[in-house]
Amino acid sequence: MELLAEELYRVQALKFGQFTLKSGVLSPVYFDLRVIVSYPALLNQVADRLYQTAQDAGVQYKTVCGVPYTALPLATIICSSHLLPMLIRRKEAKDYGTKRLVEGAITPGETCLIIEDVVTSGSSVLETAEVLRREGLQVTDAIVLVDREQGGREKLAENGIRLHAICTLPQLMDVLQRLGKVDAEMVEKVRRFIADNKVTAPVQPRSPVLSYSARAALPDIHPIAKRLLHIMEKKASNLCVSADVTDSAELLGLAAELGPAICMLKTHVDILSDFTPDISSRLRSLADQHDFLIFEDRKFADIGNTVKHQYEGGLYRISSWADVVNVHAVPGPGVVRGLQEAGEELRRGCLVIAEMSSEGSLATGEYTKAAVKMAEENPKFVFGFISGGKVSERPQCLHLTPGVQMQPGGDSLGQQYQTPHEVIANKGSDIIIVGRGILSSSNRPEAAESYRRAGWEAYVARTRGGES
Ligand code: S5P
Repeated sequence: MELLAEELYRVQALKFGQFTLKSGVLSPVYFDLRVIVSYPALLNQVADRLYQTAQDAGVQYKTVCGVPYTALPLATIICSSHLLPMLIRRKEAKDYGTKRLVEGAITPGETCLIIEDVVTSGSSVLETAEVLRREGLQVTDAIVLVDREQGGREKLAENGIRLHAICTLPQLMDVLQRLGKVDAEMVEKVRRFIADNKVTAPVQPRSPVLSYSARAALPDIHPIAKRLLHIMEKKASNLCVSADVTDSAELLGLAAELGPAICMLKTHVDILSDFTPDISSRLRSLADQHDFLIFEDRKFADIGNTVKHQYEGGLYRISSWADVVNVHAVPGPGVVRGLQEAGEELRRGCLVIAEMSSEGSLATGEYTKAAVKMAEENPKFVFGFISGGKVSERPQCLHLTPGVQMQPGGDSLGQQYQTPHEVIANKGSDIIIVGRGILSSSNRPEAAESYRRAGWEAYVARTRGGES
């Protein structure tokens, strides 16, 4: 520890004086770990200590990601020395450009360890963790060189991340005082600075975890969301089956067979090879009989005037039988307004696609934020999202997540799967949408029942605060 502290002081990775921090606060101490790339022996030593800290704490992980940029070379050395796969978080990627936000081979469900140089409020570690989590990775631990003890540990813990530090700022000060590098006055100044500058309030307070029935009773809840939440609570089901079949008889058979286990049936009516209007009225009767909603996954994406025709008219007359439809945000709010003109008086509801489960999706970052805004600004018709997890803090909004199977993985055409527990308990979504996970089973009712149970157990764990 002494050797490391002395070296950091010698290369001026740690300075004393008066420094204005990013926040505008004047600090008597300043870390600039970027310089250590010019001192390879020190760089290796820090990397080695970081790795050892993870080993000593018994942290389990499959991949490593350094918070850009200072921790990138440290993560590289750790991964290279111990033959561990690394991931790189891109900081500069255009939010909805074609560049990926994380480079490297991602296996959803795997745990990624975060490496960072200095933690103050914890927000930079959290930002990286959120990006990794959006990719389906688990983040449970972060290893840092210095914990400034200004509230970062607590904030990370609130977000399910354990912080392990090689040393804290007070420990570093003690060592430097023993070595005669700083005097008692400076040690006291830093101590006072830490005490006066704790980041106590979390930057983004988490909204309380409300039960489905409590949300159904909220003021301003959309009538469709209210009905759906009641059905979910009554049937103990947050399962939506994606009935991606091409034969109408099979579709109706599925609705009858799986109806009791689901809160919603999702259709792609345009893949049926033998659609007749009679099919939609029979589907409607089955929905009423078994108490589930029908969601036609039409993904409208044109100007308002056109989508209104597509919704009301054509062969399928979707608005006459589907409780719920969805839109892409790409045309702007006119797409919602067009559908709303036809759907509101029928008491229908709409979901905005804020994120997609497919690899390389462009619906990320600023696009997702704009989609959330579009939904929140149209609460009379829009009641929620298609997304990989919770994207809005409004408890009136429901989150529906496709790309769900019992095992994480994907298909050969870019679909990516997360588990029911990950989606509901960890990512805060409300409903799992499952297609082939159930459809390809030889016993569909049994498979549906196991997804219903897994989704519900994850919800119960979440409301009990049992996030993992
Ligand atoms: O991002 C998305 C959005 C949707 S609605 N990813 C998706 O997979 N979906 C739909 O969910 C997709 O069209 C399909 O109907 C279903 C997923 O099916 P599975 O067989 O992969 O579970």
